[in-house]
Amino acid sequence: MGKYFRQPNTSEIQRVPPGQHLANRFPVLTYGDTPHVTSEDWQLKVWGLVKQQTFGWSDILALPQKHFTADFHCVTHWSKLDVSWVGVSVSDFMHLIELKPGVTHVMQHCYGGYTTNLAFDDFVHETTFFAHTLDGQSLPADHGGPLRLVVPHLYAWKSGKWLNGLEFLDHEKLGFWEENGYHRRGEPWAEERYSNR
Ligand SMILES: Nc1nc2c(c(=O)[nH]1)N[C@H]1C(S)=C(S)[C@@H](COP(=O)(O)O)O[C@H]1N2
Ligand SMILES: [Mo]
Repeated sequence: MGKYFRQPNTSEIQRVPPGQHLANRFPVLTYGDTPHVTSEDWQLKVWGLVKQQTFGWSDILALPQKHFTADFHCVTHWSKLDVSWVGVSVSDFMHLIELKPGVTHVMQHCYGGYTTNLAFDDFVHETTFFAHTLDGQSLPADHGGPLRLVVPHLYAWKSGKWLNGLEFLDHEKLGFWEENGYHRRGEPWAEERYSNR
């Protein structure tokens, strides 16, 4: 399949969702320009149905730092198995915030203006995490550094790079790609690629 993509071998095949090929490297997929934000300048705001707060880099580093190995599935038909990250689990992060009753959805807001929506259950899913390190190196800017969300159980457009805000909602709002025809949830095993609205 050429230099960039390959077929899964027999031990990998059951981990590759339908319609996906394996990428040899870790491609970069960004709509628009890459924002350059230093960890000193980086902020994460939470608003909506939550006590409004702004977190900085030291708040993230004060949480338990964990290693995550996760498969990554882009809707444009490439997957990367066993990507190695370090960061903070959403369940640990949740101790920092005070939700108000009635939250059903979360909108990710990114530096540069990208947005993507999640159901609250997908945000607090036990495998969802914030990443600041990729393959033992500070997360490169093109992969979303200083900090991104990673939602391994959904297509990768749900993993916001350069995360800057989380808006807690009592209804579903659609993010950038979801407004432009992508599926509202994006579950790769069900091939939830495009919206049937
Ligand atoms: N802020 C932001 N986050 C984003 C994107 C983007 O364009 N902007 N692209 C999404 C898409 S479509 C994919 S496949 C992954 C790609 O992540 P990577 O560039 O680290 O491979 O990031 C997602 N998160
Ligand atoms: Mo993607």
